[in-house]
Amino acid sequence: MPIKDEILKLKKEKDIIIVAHNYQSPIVQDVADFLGDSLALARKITEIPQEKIIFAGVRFMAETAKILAPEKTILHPVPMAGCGMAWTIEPQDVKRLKAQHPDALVACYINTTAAVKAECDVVVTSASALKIIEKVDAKKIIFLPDRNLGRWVAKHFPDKEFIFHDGFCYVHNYLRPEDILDVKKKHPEAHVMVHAETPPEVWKYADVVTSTSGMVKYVEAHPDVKEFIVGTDVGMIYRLKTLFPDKEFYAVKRPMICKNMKAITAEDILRSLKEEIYPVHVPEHIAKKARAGIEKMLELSH
Ligand code: CIZ
Ligand code: SF4
Repeated sequence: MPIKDEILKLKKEKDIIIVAHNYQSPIVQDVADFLGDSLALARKITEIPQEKIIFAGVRFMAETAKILAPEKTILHPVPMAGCGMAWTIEPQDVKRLKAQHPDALVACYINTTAAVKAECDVVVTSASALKIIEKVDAKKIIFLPDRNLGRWVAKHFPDKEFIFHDGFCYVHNYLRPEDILDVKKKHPEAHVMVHAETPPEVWKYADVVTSTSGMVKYVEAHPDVKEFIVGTDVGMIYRLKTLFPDKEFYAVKRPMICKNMKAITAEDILRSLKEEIYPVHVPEHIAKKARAGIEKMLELSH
């Protein structure tokens, strides 16, 4: 039996739900019950009635799921599939920033470990950051760890003061104008969508700078546009093609591939289903503190 069918059969038999991030490989996306960005998946976790959930995404996402649903079994098929950006900051870095700026609110990107989230006041995602920062009344904000996303958020709030950490994503940070312009030359009608984790110098070549769910919304809002250049992980191109089969989506010239996301294969998902591995554990003293910031995100992003 093809592996895809074997997964579909077994997940049904065992009543295990598979949720997957937009950056997962096509075959993993095809076997998932729910696909989305980290905000949508976090929300979904709180609504799933099943006891066991396989989380196909990077480690911090599986941890976030466990923090939101501590009574459930969250299985992360490849525990070492971490996020390069989340590794750019440690809890002691947050403590140091807080000591330097005791009057600032700490907003941390969801792409952080549970231990880092435990040091923060509110968690944000690329899809929710603007809404959340608008709602908090703080004038001074420590935004971490992504320096690019942080600057993109700050651009929208000129009356607030931002303090950044020097973190970045190795997939998005190296996008250059020529990676976009080269493809644009071949497809001059295409609209350019880039992720807010890309560096500020490419933003002026984009029609929209946004999150992956923001890209879906942008395509929906432009029914007359038939072609798009996509400046984010290639998994998103597969997702967009599935959602909009009558449109064309082109990758930028420099391949954008998150190896950490692709570390989860169909074979890993099958093994995870069969052996119910690997359950995620987050120590309760950390989970409790991290949960407050994540719940605040869910509340403020509505
Ligand atoms: O928030 C997420 O899921 C990430 C990491 C990217 C995006 O914008 O969807
Ligand atoms: Fe982390 Fe970058 Fe991969 Fe997203 S694309 S999971 S930020 S390493």
